[in-house]
Amino acid sequence: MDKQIVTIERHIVEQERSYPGATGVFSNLLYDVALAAKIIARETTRAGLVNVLGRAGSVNIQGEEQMKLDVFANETIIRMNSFTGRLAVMASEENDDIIPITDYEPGKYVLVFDPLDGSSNIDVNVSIGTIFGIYRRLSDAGPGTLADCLQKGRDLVAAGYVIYGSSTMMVYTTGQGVHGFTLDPSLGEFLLSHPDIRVPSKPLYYSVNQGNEPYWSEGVRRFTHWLLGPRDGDGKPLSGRYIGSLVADFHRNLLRGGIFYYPADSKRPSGKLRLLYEAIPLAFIAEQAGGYASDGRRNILDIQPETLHQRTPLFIGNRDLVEKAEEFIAQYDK
Ligand code: P6P
Repeated sequence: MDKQIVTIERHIVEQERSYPGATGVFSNLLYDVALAAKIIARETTRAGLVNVLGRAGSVNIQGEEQMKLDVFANETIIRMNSFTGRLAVMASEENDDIIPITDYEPGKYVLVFDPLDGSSNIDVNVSIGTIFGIYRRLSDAGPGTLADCLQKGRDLVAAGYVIYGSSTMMVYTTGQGVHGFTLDPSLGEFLLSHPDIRVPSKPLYYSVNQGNEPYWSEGVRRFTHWLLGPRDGDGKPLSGRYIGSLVADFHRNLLRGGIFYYPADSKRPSGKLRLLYEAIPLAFIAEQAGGYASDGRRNILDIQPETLHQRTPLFIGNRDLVEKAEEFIAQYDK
């Protein structure tokens, strides 16, 4: 495929062929997400020109003032998926409760998503992103339930993100590797640009907000000190790169190798990032690309979500670096 022009739609069909019993519903769901991403991308590139900057005058469940663009992104994804018959229920970072499909025949899939992560960066033109995960519903019929949304990452059937940066890229996995597509705005098509992404074995970067160091545990402080040293003779020192936009930091480390971590600290005992629609989908992608994601003690994909918006500490990237963080935490943070 690497010499051909492959659109994301064609790639999804190719992936579907690996599932003999596939009915096309799952593929169409992925198309819908890609289309929503194109619509959001168009607004993000116009953000400076159209009145989508600034405050929407509302506050989400996180207590964060909603930027107009994240309200737009949220509504775009919800409208795109509410009348297709593919979903039973959705859960969004921007909505307090689940969004069950009630005005249309409910389908067999579940979509959890953060419509626009890092939206506080919109007004300073820093890359932002959409993160999503797709599950099969657990309930038998009718509108989906909270339990349909609260599933372990091990049970994901797909996960992906869109990064709205110098170019717009969509990266997704259905459990058959990780594949990246770059949007050609002149065509309105996501074209395969990064087939079979694998985390490079030699990491280049570490990404953490060191402004929080006074609040870190002993284990996290010692891990960071180790990270900035010779690392058991593993190679040259890592460079610090921290954008403050999860998707952007994750994407760079996925392509170049490295670790991103937002640990628990004395201010945030459960960490800052969200388990269901941030950590879990990215953990699935990281593992599919040969990496690993942990909350500092266990695999993110093995954590049973208890509530929609629960937070988790997150260490994600090269497996050896994440496992070293777990070792320091196990040794020093009883
Ligand atoms: P801090 C953005 O607000 C976000 O949710 C993630 O995208 C990002 O990784 C993190 O918070 C940055 O948090 O505390 O370092 O500004």
